[in-house]
Amino acid sequence: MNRPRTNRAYVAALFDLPFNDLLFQAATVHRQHFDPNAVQLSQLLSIKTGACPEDCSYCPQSARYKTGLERERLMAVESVLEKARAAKEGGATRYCMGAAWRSPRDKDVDQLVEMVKGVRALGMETCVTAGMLSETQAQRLSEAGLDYYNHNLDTAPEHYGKIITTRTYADRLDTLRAVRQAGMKVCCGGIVGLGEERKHRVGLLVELANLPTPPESVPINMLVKVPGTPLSDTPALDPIEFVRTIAVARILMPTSHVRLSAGRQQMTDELQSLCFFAGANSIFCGEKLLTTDNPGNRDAMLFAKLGLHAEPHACPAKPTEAVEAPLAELAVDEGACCDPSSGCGPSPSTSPARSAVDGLLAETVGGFIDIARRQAVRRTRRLRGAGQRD
Ligand code: SAM
Ligand code: DTB
Ligand code: SF4
Repeated sequence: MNRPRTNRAYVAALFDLPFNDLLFQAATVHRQHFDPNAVQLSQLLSIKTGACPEDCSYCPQSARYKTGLERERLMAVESVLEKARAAKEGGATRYCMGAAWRSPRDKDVDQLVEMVKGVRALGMETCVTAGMLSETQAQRLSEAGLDYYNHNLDTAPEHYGKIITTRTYADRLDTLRAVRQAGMKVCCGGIVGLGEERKHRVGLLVELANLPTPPESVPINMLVKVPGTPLSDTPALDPIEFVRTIAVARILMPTSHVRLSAGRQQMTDELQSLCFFAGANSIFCGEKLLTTDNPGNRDAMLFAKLGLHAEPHACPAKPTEAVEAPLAELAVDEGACCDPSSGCGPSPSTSPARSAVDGLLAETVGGFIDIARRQAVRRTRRLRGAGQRD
């Protein structure tokens, strides 16, 4: 049995902090472990769509709900690789292949293995989300080179049965165990705005932080209300409460990438900006998530406005011991970026102005490059102007 790293009373107290104190604490933790202006870019592809036997009440892909979604069979390996190449061109460093299955058959795993090998050969990180896995299936995917397996806990254990009845929390934990045992990294998060109470968001984050090893990647999804699903009329979650959820996730899992996941298409720039300040440092890029819309080109404009850049490759966080560090003990480390041995170099926000311009150009890739170039030129002009006046 692992010693719990945190507990509900502590996490509820974090949620209760005055908003500014919570954000300051989260942003401080973020800066200690990551370049605060770098955002990891993953891109999703639905490789098998719809007709899922599960009854997840948020999901447009369940066969039980009339959402108008057209079912599609498992894609051919070459078609997946074609889309992955385009995603790489667009700046994504990780390719996430999602299949609407309760669990894959062994012959499906044969296909997944080929997809993983192909995407890896393109020089991208790989992620698969395909439902429950047996130990043998996890082992096969790991041997194929799969970097991450995504399998969400979604909500607090006591709320789970209100959202999904066709599998249990224990089933989810079993698959996560198999994924870890096989040596893969874990992408595991949840979904908020399901009509849950704050205590359930607390419960979800406690479960995630107390996993035997915290997930390297933590997607926080805001419910996308798809007509035809049982949750389509759920009242919206207060955006400030959403930012609090991101901030608490950052504090509890300081070295994980916290991904601002589904629901960004419905979010304002201001809400997303607060989430990035609160410690979100990963997004899904591109025009589509699995079946619903994603901001696409709007992201490049937002990144330019905020001075964010795409994380050039998977940057591991600096390791930490303390999870429950009280606010007063958190020192701001301005120079903190990822591990220097990973080759990331200093944070552009703390580099000299000239290298900030170079950095912006070098590190911003694909669809982000035009905006970055214009921004860099404007910044260079401003710097030159300032230099001449001095
Ligand atoms: N079938 C696999 C499974 O359930 O693990 C993988 C795909 S499933 C779509 C992955 C995650 O997407 C879910 O766990 C949930 O958190 C999220 N998701 C699904 N539908 C969503 C929606 N309408 N809004 C927000 N997130 C959603
Ligand atoms: C995750 O946590 N969110 C992504 C990914 N993992 C697979 C999926 C979001 C799906 C949103 C609804 C849709 O597009 O179908
Ligand atoms: Fe199926 Fe996954 Fe959707 Fe649940 S969330 S219905 S398991 S695709």
